[in-house]
Amino acid sequence: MKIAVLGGDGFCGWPTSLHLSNLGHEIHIIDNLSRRWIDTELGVQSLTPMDSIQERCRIWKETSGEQIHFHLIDLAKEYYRLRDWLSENRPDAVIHFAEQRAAPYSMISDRHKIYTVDNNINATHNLLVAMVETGLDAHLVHLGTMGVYGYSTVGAPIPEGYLDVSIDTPGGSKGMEILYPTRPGSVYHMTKSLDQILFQFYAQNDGVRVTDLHQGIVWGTNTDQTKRHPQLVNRFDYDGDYGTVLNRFLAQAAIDYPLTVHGTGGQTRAFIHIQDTVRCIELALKDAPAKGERVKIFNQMTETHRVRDLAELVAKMTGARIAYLPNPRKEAPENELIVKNDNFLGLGLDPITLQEGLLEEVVEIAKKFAHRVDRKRVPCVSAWTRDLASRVERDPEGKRLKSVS
Ligand code: NAD
Ligand code: USQ
Repeated sequence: MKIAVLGGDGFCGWPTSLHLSNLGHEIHIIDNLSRRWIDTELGVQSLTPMDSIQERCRIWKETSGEQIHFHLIDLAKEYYRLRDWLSENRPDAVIHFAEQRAAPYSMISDRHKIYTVDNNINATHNLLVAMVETGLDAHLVHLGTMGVYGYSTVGAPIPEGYLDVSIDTPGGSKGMEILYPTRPGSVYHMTKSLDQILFQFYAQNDGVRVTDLHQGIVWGTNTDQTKRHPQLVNRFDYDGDYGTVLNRFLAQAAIDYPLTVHGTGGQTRAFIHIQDTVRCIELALKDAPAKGERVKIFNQMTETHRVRDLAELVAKMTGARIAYLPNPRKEAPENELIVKNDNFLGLGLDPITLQEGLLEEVVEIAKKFAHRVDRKRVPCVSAWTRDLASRVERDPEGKRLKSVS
């Protein structure tokens, strides 16, 4: 297949591009490299030394013999270039990773809120309009988030996207299927909730074939392909805005920094290893919806864990100390989470779960590149409200905190 990977320079997009190229697909990465600019804005860099995207593609060609093409296009701002590219290249599938994906970054200031909404909603909407305008019947696979469901304890498993409800009408009770009600916990998660409505509309109005993958928190860094050459290494975010919780704990343990648990660490979240992310996308591509079918929604996660349990696991494994910190986020202090993921299991996913070996592999990588860590960039500084900001004053090592943006 000819596949466009939008956001293919990112943490999930790069290993997905390699995985699909390795399977013999023709891969075209489209990216505006905004994530690299955000690193510059925040004064931080990936823990692992990433080469330019052109250099990464050159090394992949040398290592595998396969070509990955790169196109510098901003989905949100360059509608006509995107439309013309799709019209000329007519990919069979489009994988859409290209959004601002950090909840803390989306909450730093009014500017960051506005940027996140402008970027994410315009990127998704421009793509849908361009597909309709060019008559492109490609399978659109979008990376959504488990966070659209929210994290209040419901006491029942979260279904895959849709909920059967009954509505009282004068003629009696009527059954109906609706999108599971969204309850986003940040401006970033809100954009993913809005994306769902865009997909629903264009599937119903124009027959666009969409699969929306509600992904949990991705952990790990290596995949079978990124391991093949040091310069194919994946991005690794450890900082307070982009680093996600488990990878942060593993990196913190590696540099002898206290594990930064928010509040009591009672938040339960869904997780998936990066190797399973790339495998799930391969599986989703093989299971495209038919024209006119409703949007397919899969929960892309393999297990759930409570944040403090993860901290205790990493502390036991590495001897790290745990710091319980004021939570900068507005979120339930404790929640239960049960999630259905029957779709991917049915398609043959054999989940990778938290194994000591894989956790240790991440710690080893973090130790190898520990000299690249700026300790000042480790704490989470972005607070959801002014009240919460007033409580987030000092980092776990006792130093005063300040935002860089
Ligand atoms: P990332 O920030 O590493 O990668 C996103 C890529 O998209 C970057 O290379 C960036 O430059 C590009 N991009 C952003 N806006 C763009 C635009 N307007 N035009 C062109 N390119 C643009 O993020 P990631 O961790 O790889 O996440 C990829 C997707 O998966 C995101 O949509 C995210 O919401 C979703 N997701 C990620 C996780 C996770 O834990 N990393 C979990 C669930 C869902
Ligand atoms: N947390 C800590 N300490 C930290 C960092 C985080 O206790 O140092 C807590 C947070 O308060 C939160 C939980 O860990 O309760 C998860 O935070 P996170 O930053 O790992 O994940 P999140 O903000 O939800 O976002 C990440 C990705 C996002 C994706 C989402 C999937 O950045 O792109 O959509 O995971 S999900 O969480 O399932 O919605």
